[in-house]
Amino acid sequence: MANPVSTTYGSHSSIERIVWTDDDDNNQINQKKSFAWHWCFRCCFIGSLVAGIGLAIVLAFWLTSKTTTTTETLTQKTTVSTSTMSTTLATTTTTISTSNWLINGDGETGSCQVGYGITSPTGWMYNGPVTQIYYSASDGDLNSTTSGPSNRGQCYFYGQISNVTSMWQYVNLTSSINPVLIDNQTVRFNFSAWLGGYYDQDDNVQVSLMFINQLNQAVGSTVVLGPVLAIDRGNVSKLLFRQTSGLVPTNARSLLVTATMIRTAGIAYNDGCVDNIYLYFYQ
Ligand SMILES: [Ca+2]
Ligand SMILES: [Ca+2]
Repeated sequence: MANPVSTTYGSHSSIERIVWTDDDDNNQINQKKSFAWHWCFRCCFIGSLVAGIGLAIVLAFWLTSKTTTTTETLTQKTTVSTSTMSTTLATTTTTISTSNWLINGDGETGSCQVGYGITSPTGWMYNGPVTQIYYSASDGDLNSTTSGPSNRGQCYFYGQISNVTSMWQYVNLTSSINPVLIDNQTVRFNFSAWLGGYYDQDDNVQVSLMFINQLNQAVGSTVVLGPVLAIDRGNVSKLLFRQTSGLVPTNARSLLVTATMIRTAGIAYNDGCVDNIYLYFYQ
């Protein structure tokens, strides 16, 4: 009551101080909030930035690996496609000649003997007196009317004067046949000859076919035509047709054909006779 104003004033100041104190607290709180929001925002921003960079790196790696895989797949597909094309090409464009692969298999090339002498076969390697002779020769076992091939021509081969005599030739298969076709077991051979002899003698001829690989080794089984003996001919001088066929063995690259004439009767002439030795291939 003595100093109400003062008291009032004093009270007012206290109120003001309280008000000011409240304002200060509010400001501090606001500053703290602002500060917190500021750092929260910065943390979020930096976090997002780091996460974005990480995601970008992962995406880059993923895309790179994806591209590499795709490239590899495309390369593989291209390789397979090329391989398929070459195989298809090999199986569809190769034509195998069905003409006789043997040189002078019919005795019609080169000179033929007209009498008692020796005339070596043309186009064949030989051992001994094996002779290419006319059907009309005076010393021969056969003639133009003897039973035998209708396309006999003028000449045939026989053993002449020897116990054993032979002639042979090598043939390169891969000059005309793709080795892939042989190794895929798609090529077959047909091998034939007219074989015979004289009267009731067993003098005879055997003609063999042997396939050879790149190392010059025999592959598969050797095929043999003959012998044709007197009993087969009914003790008549003639030629009989013999033929066989089969698959060319895997790895065959060349072949050897050999005609061997053997004497079994008499002391002079080897009367093993042969004409039209024929070899061809087909698929
Ligand atoms: Ca002939
Ligand atoms: Ca004889």
